[in-house]
Amino acid sequence: MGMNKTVYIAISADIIHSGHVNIIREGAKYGDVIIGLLTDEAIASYKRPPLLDYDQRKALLESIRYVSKIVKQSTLSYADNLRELKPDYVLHGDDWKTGIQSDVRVEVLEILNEYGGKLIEVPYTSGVSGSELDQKLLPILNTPDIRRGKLRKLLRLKPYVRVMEASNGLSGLIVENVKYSDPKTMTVKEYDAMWVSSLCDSSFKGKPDIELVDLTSRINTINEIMEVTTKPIILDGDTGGKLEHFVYNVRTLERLGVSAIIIEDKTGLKQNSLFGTDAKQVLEDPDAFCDKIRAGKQAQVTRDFMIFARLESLIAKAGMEDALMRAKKYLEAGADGIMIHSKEKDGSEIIEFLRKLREFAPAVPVILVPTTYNQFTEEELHEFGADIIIHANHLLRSAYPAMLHTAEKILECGRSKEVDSQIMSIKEVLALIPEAKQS
Ligand code: SPV
Ligand code: MG
Repeated sequence: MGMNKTVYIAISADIIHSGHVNIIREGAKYGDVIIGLLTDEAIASYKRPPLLDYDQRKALLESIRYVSKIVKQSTLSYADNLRELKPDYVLHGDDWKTGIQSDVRVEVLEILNEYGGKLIEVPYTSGVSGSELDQKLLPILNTPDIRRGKLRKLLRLKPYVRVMEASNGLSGLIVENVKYSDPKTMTVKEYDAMWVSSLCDSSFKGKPDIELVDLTSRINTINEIMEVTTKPIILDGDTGGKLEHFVYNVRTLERLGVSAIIIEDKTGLKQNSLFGTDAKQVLEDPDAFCDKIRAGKQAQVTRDFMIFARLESLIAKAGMEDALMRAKKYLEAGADGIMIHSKEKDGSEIIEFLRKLREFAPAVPVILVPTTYNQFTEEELHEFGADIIIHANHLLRSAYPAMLHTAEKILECGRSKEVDSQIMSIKEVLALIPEAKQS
């Protein structure tokens, strides 16, 4: 008897649905089904990290009788596994001819051609794609317990975590949904998490960034974002307020499902860090700040929640040694990570800080906010030692000039016809947020 033919099917199978079963059953008609099961890292490279980890997903698939073998697929690209296993067939739903996966498909065809394998495309089972299920699962995916743990999960699974400012429901939806499919690397890029900035939250309310917008109001913003999104939230906690208040606030944020708070070591009237030298930045006593971190960590009830200590030494011109001394102390006090801030344009003090920090804290998560030194790419900042990169204010800064321009133009023209070409149509606005189909 000759060897059975083999059929390769790559899936992530986080939520197994009838579409998977159809495809696997169909594959079994052609030969022994080998599942290329995407690793947690591979899934996280193009969509939300899986709810079930690799071993749990593998166990589920093993219980399907049409499956002969399961191998790891560590990238979106099938190339390595196809070259090694040379399956007679690759099977996929026919929904990948366009969109995000079309480059992966082209590569699969090229490799199959190299050795005479065949691609079988079966009709896509409508209504059960992973992304459609995710839409239906939104009420579950955005429950506090699931959302809160996502930041730690991302830190484990991704080379670095890419974060964008979200300041209301609508900008939250942009950060949640925007994607860029990169043909060079065959990956799909998206934002991993959302930053609720004090500068932007305040500015959208027409208020200065001086801890005037209180936590109740910040929580309203967070809730508004949370209602329509699933990605993890990092809160800009300013100074964290009084220690006695901070311990309550940590629990409130945890309960809501916020993943992390960053508090900065300033005291007195907090001013935005990016002001020129005319804003006086007064640093908190490092031991008093350590007390706040320690109290926050003690108050915390879940394992997921993270407290990052934000170092303002470079902003306040207190020097590199001060920043390093504080970093060491804050980590000893229990901070889960460090954010180092700088408004120098050339980035050299950030690079030096990271190099020196990594000598005594090689693995601790470090956050950068490259607003002024934005000549560096995320990849470069990651090379310097960043684990989380926050684009902290860019949606606010793009929205305001667009709104101002429209308002001015209508004044100038006495009518709105002239701006029609620059703004969304009402039809587009209505399509932007479809009515929920309750089911
Ligand atoms: C914010 O976005 O509010 C921040 C970052 O705290 S910065 O504005 O750069 O200080
Ligand atoms: Mg701020």
